[in-house]
Amino acid sequence: PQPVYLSDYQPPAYRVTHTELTFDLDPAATRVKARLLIERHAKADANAPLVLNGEHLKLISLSIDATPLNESAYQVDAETLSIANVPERFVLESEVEIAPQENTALEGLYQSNGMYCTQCEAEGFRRITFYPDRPDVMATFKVTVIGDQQREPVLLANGNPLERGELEGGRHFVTWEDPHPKPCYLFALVAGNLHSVEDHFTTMSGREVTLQVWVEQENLDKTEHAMASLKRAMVWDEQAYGREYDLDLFMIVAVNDFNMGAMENKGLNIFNSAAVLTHPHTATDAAFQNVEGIVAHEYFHNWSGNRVTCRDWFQLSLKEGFTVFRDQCFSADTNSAPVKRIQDVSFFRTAQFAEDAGPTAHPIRPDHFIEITNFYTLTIYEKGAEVVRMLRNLVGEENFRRGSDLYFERFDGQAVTIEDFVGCMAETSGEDLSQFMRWYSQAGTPDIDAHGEYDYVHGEYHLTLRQRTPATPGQPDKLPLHIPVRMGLVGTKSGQDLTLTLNGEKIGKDAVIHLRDDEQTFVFTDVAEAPVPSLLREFSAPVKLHFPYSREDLAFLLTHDSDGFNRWDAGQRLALLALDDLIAAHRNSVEKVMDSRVVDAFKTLLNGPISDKAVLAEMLTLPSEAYIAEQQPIVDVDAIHAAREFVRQSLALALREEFVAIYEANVTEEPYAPTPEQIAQRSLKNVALSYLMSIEDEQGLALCEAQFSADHNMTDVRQALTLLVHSDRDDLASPALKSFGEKWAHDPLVMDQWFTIQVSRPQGDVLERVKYLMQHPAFSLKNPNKVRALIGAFAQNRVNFHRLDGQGYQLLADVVIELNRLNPEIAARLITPLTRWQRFDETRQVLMRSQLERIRQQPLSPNVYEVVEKALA
Ligand code: HT7
Ligand code: ZN
Repeated sequence: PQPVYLSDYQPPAYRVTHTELTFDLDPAATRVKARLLIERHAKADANAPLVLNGEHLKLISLSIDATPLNESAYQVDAETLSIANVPERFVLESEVEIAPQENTALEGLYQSNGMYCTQCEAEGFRRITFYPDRPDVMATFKVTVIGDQQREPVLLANGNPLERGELEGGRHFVTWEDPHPKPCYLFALVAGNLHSVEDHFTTMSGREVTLQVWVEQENLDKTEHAMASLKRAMVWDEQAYGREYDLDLFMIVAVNDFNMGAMENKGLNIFNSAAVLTHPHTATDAAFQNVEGIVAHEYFHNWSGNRVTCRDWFQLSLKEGFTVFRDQCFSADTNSAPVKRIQDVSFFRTAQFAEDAGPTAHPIRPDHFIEITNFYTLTIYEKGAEVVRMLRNLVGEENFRRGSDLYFERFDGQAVTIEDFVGCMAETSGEDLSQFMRWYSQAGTPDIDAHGEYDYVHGEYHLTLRQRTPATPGQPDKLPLHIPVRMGLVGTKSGQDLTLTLNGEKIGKDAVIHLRDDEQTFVFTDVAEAPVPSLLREFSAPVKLHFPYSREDLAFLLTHDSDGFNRWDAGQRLALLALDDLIAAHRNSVEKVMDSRVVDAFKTLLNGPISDKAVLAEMLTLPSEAYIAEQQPIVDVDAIHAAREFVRQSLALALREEFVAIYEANVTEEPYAPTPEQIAQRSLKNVALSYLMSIEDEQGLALCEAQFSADHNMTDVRQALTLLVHSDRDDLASPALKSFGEKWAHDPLVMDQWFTIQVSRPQGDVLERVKYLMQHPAFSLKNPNKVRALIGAFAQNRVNFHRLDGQGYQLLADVVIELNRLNPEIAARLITPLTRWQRFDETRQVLMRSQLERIRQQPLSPNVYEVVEKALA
């Protein structure tokens, strides 16, 4: 497979102004008729052939302006249909046949649980009909769907319904019209035996919109939260961005087989059922929050993505980075803002930093790709969002809003670039953002080495920041970035933020300094007392900050920093220092000794006034094994696990009474609600329970069993079951697992949780369990959720996946090889843990590489080929 390069971009020679489609649905032989109004671009060569994309299509007929084309008039290969000598303006009609029931890749038109649905982003539309499948071709669409009245009573497509009627042979049709020109990746069709809940929304200008959530009948009781989230998102987008919905109808559909979380098709969002269905008894708090975030994300795309779309797929972060930023702000405003930031950053620093440091590292705007679906990554989404956040902080909130208003107004109905977006921000703020643009083209996470000195004599604090971005594949040399560092100086005597004076100017107690050079020293004057610097507040830039904090400094910041995020981060850094010592002790077989400063810090937290339970729960949570591994030059999975367990147990032993008290104070009989208050209470209670269960004493076990049996809500039940299964008390775990599995055998989303809990267990022979569960009737390799819940979760199991006989790696490679045939997109994503082989010891490196080599020997899809080649380069 050949890569596509950003530098080769050419505008399309032909555009489609209007598209009419008719689908006659059949599992094995769906007929798709297309009628396209096509115009040659004014600047295009008059002799330019018309080249349409098309894959896995059986061509039945083709005509131009109602004249059938004979076979010599066009050429078809596996990927394109080319027609030479076409007029300047014409109507192209085609008919093709496709087989949705054989489509296991879940791109294009496919069947899920007997219902038809589509996934066209990024390049799935070419599996439906011959078309210029690129986002800069935007057309209005009129779509007729014909189906069986019994099997497919509901026939949906984008826009508003125009007409419906009955046909011969028990068939019926519905015609839909979408007046907004759109690229074909936003096309959608759904047909099946679905049921809906309906609600209404009045937009800020007084327009009435009907809202529908379509699901299978048994899931009707799981739609309330998605609908409420949608309405909150609609209000928020009006208030925060002045964006109003623009059709009479907005539909959400839940499907079981879906490669990602959801898809923002115009007016007809299609969701992975895991990203929409919730019920207190089946979904955890995290799932409720996830649904709220994804519903909002897809809704926000209506403007950031649909009304204003991407010129080409290299600009993917234009819509995804901006929309993730928008959904993060929405969730922060709707729930606990500090906790949202802590959770986002903690995930980001674990997973995106690892991506940036590995062989698949790429810039937010890549300059080439083989398979675009491999680029729906944490870098494009999450780092893209961090860059938008930095932009907002650089230009200020007001200019940012004026910039986004300008962007939506100026580019409405167009397909544009990242320069167009940043250009609006530069225009409304007057800022020079040219150096900032490097964030989009340079891969890798910048390291910032910081050090500070207090000059007692002159009352000055000298802060030196040095930036360096490591080489990444294809980018050996990096230029300095424009990095906003939000900071304060916390006086060690007063415990207060000191006023910052820089270059003779008072800049406040909390300010942003701009690092632009490789190295810069900032001299703060009038510093009356020795400070501890609080740097990168709220994670103001996606960088790795290294400052030689002593443990005393960290304990001080943990209690005195005015920035909640940095208070949390100080706790994490303090724990990491202790963990470093314990990892070394484990490796050297030296007796482990717990750092009393960590115990004291936790004691202070547990005994102090509790202003925010959700934040406290985060502060009491140790860095994950994956994050600890990120800090190590070579990952020692066993030492990391042993060290972290030791810290957990030491804290539990030292602070047992406090944890019991916290637990008891936060048990409630109130009916479940996913409110910030209740969620905070449950997380704090469940963190306490996990400490108590780390020592498995009678009281902890009794509380855990009681929580499981009380069966109050899925958050509590899942936590209790996880703690039991991950304990050494098989006598308690087995019956609990069994009863849970039997009770929820009918519910695929709960069974996914059941799989994940079992294969994330750190002890025991989990590999055997994975093999056994792969034969379970509830498992299927064809369902991406099952693959993620069982195989994906096992590959995150640090101890068991990385077992020294290499069998964990072998199992993953076996699954990748099989999935490569069935669903290349999911296969390519699943390889990720193997691509990180450089991070492990020599023995594991050899084992991981040998599995990658084995995959490489197979006939591979472009998706898997691209990832494996990079991993072995
Ligand atoms: N924009 C959507 C992307 C998406 C996708 C991409 C490739 C293959 C399958 C897919 N399903 C959805 C999702 C989003 O970011 O909102
Ligand atoms: Zn998105």
